[in-house]
Amino acid sequence: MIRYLTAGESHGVGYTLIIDGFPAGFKIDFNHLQSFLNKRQNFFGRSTRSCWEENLFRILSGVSEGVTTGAPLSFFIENNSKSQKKPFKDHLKTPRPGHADLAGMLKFDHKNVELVWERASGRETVVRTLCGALSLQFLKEFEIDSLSHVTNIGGVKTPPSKNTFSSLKNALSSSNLLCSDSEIEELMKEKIKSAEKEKTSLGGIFELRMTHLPIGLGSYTQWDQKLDALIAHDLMSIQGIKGVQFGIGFLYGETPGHQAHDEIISTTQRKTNNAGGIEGGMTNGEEIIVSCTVKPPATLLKPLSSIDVDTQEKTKAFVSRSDVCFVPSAAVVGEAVLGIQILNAFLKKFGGDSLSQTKKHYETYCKQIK
Ligand code: EPS
Repeated sequence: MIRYLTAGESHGVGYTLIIDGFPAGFKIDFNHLQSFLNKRQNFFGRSTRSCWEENLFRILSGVSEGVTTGAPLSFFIENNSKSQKKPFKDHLKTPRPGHADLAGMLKFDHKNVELVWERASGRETVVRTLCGALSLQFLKEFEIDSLSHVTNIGGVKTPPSKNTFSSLKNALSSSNLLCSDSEIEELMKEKIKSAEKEKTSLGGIFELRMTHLPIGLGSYTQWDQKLDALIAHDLMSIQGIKGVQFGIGFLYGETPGHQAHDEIISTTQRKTNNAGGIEGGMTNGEEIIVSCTVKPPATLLKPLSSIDVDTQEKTKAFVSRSDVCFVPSAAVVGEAVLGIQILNAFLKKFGGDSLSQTKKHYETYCKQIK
């Protein structure tokens, strides 16, 4: 299984990623990694910064001639020089509601909001996305594929999708909001433009799908082995995510049992996929379908009420450049993060210190459950 850590600050020198436990013998497609990182960037509604951040990564260890060796992988992504600033400004003492600012200042005894904000920033997801892109690349060896798409921005929603995985993927290729419906996408853009005019921000919902999963990743036998719990944990750790649901999720609360559950046609086929591909904490062979709610960014040009932390006097939260909406970027990060957790469930089940060992174990299992 892999472990990974990130380090770095939004306006520091850059971000470091260390991945430990990645199997040996895997030829990395560096172009694919870069294009996955680029996909996270520059969606409609993001801050001007996304136009100039290049997110070019360097790999510093763990490969020989582009093939993983089993040693820890390390990567570095430098922030654009325009984004690097030092030292931090004089004390910024007016935390934003909806952000890590206030609790972070008190917890770490910081007198300056920036010391919190710099690390809490969504920019950190650039290296998590890199880790996820690599994980997804490994899973592709087993034909596991994924996609992410935006289903709701500020209340403008796509209708429930009847699309197959591949038709949905095709429909997304030309969208710069990661939306499968071009008419709804235009309405979403209008919504973002008016939010910008009103100096507010917008959240939304994205959906992740992953297909061609073997049955039995995760386990029902112990609480901390349940795959849906592990995925939800990781998705909730993405900056701005406030809710996660699998399949019909919260609708289970209002759907009677005979309509809620996915009738079994054969060991590999169901009539429906309300469960979103996971039952009893294990993959059941259907597509994983998981959606996340994203909050509106907390930095507002028309700021909300706050206090001066030093004096406790009422004032307004500080104002700075910000995204109006980052739901599509969060969707790409979500897809990457889902990839990390699935890779770990996969390595847990099939083991192996190298790709070829993992393949052997996987093939044996596939024959066994046929
Ligand atoms: C972010 C604020 C913006 C975003 C940034 C995350 O940065 P800045 O404050 O420099 O305008 O652009 O996201 C990224 C740079 C990125 O790569 O996603 C924040 O406050 O979280």
